[in-house]
Amino acid sequence: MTFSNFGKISEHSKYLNYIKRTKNIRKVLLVGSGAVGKTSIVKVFKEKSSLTDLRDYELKYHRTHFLDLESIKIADLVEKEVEGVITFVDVAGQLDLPIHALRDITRTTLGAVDLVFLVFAQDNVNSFLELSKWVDIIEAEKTVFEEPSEVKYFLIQNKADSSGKIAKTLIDQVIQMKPTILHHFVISCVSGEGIVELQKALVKELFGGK
Ligand SMILES: Nc1nc2c(ncn2[C@@H]2O[C@H](COP(=O)(O)OP(=O)(O)OP(=O)(O)O)[C@@H](O)[C@H]2O)c(=O)[nH]1
Ligand SMILES: [Mg+2]
Repeated sequence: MTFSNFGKISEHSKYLNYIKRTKNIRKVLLVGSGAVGKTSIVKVFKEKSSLTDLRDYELKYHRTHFLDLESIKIADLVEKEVEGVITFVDVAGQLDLPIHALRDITRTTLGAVDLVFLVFAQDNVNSFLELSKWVDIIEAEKTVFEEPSEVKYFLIQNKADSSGKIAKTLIDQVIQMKPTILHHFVISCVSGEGIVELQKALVKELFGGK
């Protein structure tokens, strides 16, 4: 690529970013180990119902093989007359797959991302420890894209209904070390606990006071 081409691409991406802002389009990437509930979070948002309230088969685990994209209107997330859409990019939890969306189609997963959900499951301490791997990949790749210069995160502790426990001091230490983690949520896709709070904070973060 020549430098003059690079300038044009940069202008183009500025223009796309302008469209994104004026049309209220935002992008959220969900990462975390397999079976922590990334796809379930998007499903619960989309269906406006906890997994328990959905039919039985919704509780079955169908792992995401590569990537799922889901766009949800803001009005479906919070009771506000705000026009706009959030596109959720939900990737496979297995980073060691020969093909992984975060590595192989980085632009699609990370380009113009507004917020990252770091998801772990309360009954799986490894899923908490493995979050650093995801952050490392994201931080290594982010410079490829012009915006945002700093990736912001929501830390999401799913499966609050389970009996598993992870020491709060450990979680607090990680939050202190990483100021770009804006919030920590304790949620359950099964019971619906914490989902409304997460949705409200999400819309507030992405659309401000609107
Ligand atoms: N107990 C409990 N189970 C949950 C909760 N959320 C999701 N699950 C279950 O956990 C399993 C995995 O959920 P998924 O949403 O598919 O997990 P994922 O993170 O998308 O997994 P991959 O696609 O493999 O990366 C499913 O059987 C869900 O029904 C929760 O809050 N509590
Ligand atoms: Mg999934």
